[in-house]
Amino acid sequence: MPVATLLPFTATPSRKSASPTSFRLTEKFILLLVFSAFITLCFGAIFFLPDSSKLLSGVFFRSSPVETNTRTGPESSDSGSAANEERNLDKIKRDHEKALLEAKDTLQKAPGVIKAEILTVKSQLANDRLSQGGNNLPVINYHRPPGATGHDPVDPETKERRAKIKQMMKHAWDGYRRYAWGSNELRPVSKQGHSSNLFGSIKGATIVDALDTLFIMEMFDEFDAATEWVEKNLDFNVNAEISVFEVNIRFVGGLLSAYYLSGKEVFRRKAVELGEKLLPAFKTPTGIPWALLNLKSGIGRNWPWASGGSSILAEYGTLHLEFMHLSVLSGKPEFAQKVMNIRKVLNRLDKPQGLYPNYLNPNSGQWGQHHVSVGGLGDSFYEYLLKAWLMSDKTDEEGKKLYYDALQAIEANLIRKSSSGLTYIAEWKGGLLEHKMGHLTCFAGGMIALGADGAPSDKTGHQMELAAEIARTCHESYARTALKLGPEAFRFDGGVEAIATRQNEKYFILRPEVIETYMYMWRFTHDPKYREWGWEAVKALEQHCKVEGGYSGVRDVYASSPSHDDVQQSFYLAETLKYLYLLFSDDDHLPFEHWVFNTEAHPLPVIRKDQTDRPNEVE
Ligand code: DMJ
Repeated sequence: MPVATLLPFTATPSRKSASPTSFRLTEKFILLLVFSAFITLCFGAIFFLPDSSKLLSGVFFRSSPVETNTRTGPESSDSGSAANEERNLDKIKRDHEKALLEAKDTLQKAPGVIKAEILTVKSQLANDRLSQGGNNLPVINYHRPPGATGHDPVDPETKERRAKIKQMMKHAWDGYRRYAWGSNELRPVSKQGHSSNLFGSIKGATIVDALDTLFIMEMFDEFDAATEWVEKNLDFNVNAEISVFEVNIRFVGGLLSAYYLSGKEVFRRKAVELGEKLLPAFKTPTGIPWALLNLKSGIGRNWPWASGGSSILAEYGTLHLEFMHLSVLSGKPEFAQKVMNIRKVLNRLDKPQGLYPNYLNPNSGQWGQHHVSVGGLGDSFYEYLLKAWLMSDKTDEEGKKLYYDALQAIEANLIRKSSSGLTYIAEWKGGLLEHKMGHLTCFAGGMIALGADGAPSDKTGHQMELAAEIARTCHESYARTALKLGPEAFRFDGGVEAIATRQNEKYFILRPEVIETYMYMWRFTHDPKYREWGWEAVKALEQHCKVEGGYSGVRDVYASSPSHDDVQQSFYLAETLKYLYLLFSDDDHLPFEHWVFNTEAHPLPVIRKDQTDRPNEVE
């Protein structure tokens, strides 16, 4: 329809003389005038005509709370309802005027100012949300499980040794604080920060890994400084690829322990936030997670070197403890479901000789190369089967069965004795044994000791003996070196026993596994030799790894003097020093009935079937 027919009052300009442009502008102006008049009329009708109130209350606001109140109250009457409606109208009018003023005000501001204001409001909202628990977390009635801190041992020598280990922690921490604060790790020789690509651009691995050690050693000033750093700086909103396993065991595990020890909400919030960021790793056809994940895009992939694009047993199999706790603390079953699904996939597969190959393709759900190891690539998968059962207050019967069945297969196929009688755990490559044992594999002594008690009664004694033999072999791997520190891997072939023969296996990077086994063996046997062996390691660490800036790994444990690798690994503070401290502590410090250590030595409480000993959601 032509505009002219709609606008009866349009002046009739000389169409011939006026240009088409000026004519359209005039028309637009008139259209605007008429439209404004129409709007004014409408507002007038709504706010000022007496009958319009019926329209408002009866149609537009039928479901408003105001109207509901006026209609349902037992005392409502016609006159009361009229007065209420009057009040409602006043309020609407005031709100309307306020909104107009605010809009006018906003339009006068520069776009930059408006943007800044929006950002401020947004971040205020985010902060409010976080201070109310964040991530919509349930309110939890926190109470600390027993044994979070210990006490001085009665025996003076043990007391002194324990105090010495605390000093070592102080030296490692102070160096990090002074030279590498906020970086992932410290380079103690060159006195600067160090970052490994395992954490992408997430920062502060040492801080998060060390939190619980600081707490259990009662280094509360340091703990507070670390907490403040976490509050202000720990940021998972990074566009970077991380190792799901490493971030889980060190960051999620570290945050969970810090929460359970201290009760500080910030740790729960951060742990759940990070856990949620890891969930996209499970988006594979089988639900077996990727090894690597970009935290921003949520895109995952596997290590390029892993057999046929496979995920790694020790990586996807070492999420269980942390994810079960994430479900407890967040009230979200999703975390637990993800890790229980991993079990389901594994249960469907045939196991060669009852063994679990290190490689599994997340797309096809089929094994990759048939390589089996209780060291690198396999280790903590077995540990988490046992600990899943223990952490569930021994209700996870499936975890228990899987662990003891796996151990039986390991014993039958991988465990051997050297000609001089040293028991070792070899590696299995498609049925052929490689007679090599990794430093990593030495954790198995502690694991087997921890599980011995739950084994069928006729096997308990045997398993304790096996654990003791592994501890002895691992001690030998230290004792047979010049520096009295253990090599990365040692062999039982070519005429050697418990000695590294390849140059690239002679390094020591402050790993904890041998000391971890001493700690478990001490707790279960109280045989003083385990404390002595631990003390030997302390002396070697002090002599060869301690430098002015902290502690460093060494390149060759057989060399007469150390060549430092200039890295203080975060697990040195999380695990090595913690296990040493516990080795010289009484058994009621982090007692095993109440706590289970994740594979990075972060203590997690047993989830009680009767709900005691765990934070309860407030009804
Ligand atoms: C730690 O990060 C964990 O113990 C992991 O399970 C294996 N390797 C290191 C320490 O050696």
